[in-house]
Amino acid sequence: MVKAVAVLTGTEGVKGTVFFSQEGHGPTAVTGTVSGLKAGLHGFHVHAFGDTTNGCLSTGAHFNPAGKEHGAPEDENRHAGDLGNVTVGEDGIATVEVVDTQIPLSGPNSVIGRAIVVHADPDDLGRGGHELSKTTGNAGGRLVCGVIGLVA
Ligand SMILES: [Cu+2]
Ligand SMILES: [Zn+2]
Repeated sequence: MVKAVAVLTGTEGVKGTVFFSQEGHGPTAVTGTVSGLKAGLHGFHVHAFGDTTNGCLSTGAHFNPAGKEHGAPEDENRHAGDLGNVTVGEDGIATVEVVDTQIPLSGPNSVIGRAIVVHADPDDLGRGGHELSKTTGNAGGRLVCGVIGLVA
């Protein structure tokens, strides 16, 4: 079992902790909570770099080792980092529960040392018809992010 965690910061009043675990070559389970968000959907992605020297901006684009277009988690044509949206309730809290096969914690496409990002707006999953739909899902600003690091 490989385990990792990301502590999300970046916008005053918004914070979160996201845990990752992977057994062998199986899917990666992602759990956690993010609080201080407005109710509704917020884009949720693994971005390429674990660099927060310029806040969440320096985490780069969506993690995309296969050179594909932006999409929904269930799409064949998607970035590896495309985890869709988290859903925030009226209490401002999102409970993260994702299981995904494209974000391993070891091997050449490992997401260790990359970043998880929560956006201001919904990810349109590549279907919005906006000029950004096929690259970012038009998910708006980067509210909080955290580097994915190994846990004992
Ligand atoms: Cu993103
Ligand atoms: Zn994407």
